[in-house]
Amino acid sequence: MTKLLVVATGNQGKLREMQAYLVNTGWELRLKPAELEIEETGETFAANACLKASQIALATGNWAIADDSGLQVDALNGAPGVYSARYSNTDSERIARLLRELGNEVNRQAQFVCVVAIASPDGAIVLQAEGICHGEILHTPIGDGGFGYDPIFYVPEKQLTFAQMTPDLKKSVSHRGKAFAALLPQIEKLSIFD
Ligand code: ITT
Repeated sequence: MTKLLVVATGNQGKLREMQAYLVNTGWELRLKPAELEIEETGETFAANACLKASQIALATGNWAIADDSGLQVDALNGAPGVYSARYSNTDSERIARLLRELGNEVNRQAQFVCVVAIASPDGAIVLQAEGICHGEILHTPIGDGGFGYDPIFYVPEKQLTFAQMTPDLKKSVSHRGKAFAALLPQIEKLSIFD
């Protein structure tokens, strides 16, 4: 019985983390073909994660896993939220725009949200999990690790930005780490491993 799982992302930073989190699960991971791009028409992280997992499973005929995630900034009424990737063209431009929009706002509270979904080859969603990480938006980027908005996302509990954390530390506190921690025990119960 096949244990092939297509990772439905075009984001290299996410891919690195997802691969690390799925190590030792028994799945053989394969990256989705670059030309397969799914339009994120959903209004929620869950809707978009399910859409990506389901469409990539159907298109490839394999099991597929997708992650939809983003940053919600309280003082911006939850923006950029599901539009985090579409906020600008590059990671540094997205960070610059966010800092510009937030300006000298005193309320810097924000949260990263991640929903992970797994679809079977017929496109049905069989598993879903969510993780949230609360933090604060800094005035200037700090740290070289991670990806995306990591250098401006500060976690008070650890006194570090995501970009200053080791991969293991980020896994233990991050939205994606928490979503996978909730998902992995469920994966083991999937009938594909019977
Ligand atoms: P796929 O849909 O192909 O997976 P994407 O980059 O378009 O890739 P999303 O639509 O889920 O992914 O957008 C997520 C955005 O939030 C994107 O700009 C990411 O860089 C950012 N993001 C998500 N998780 C992050 C993390 O752990 N650290 C920093 N930024 C993150």
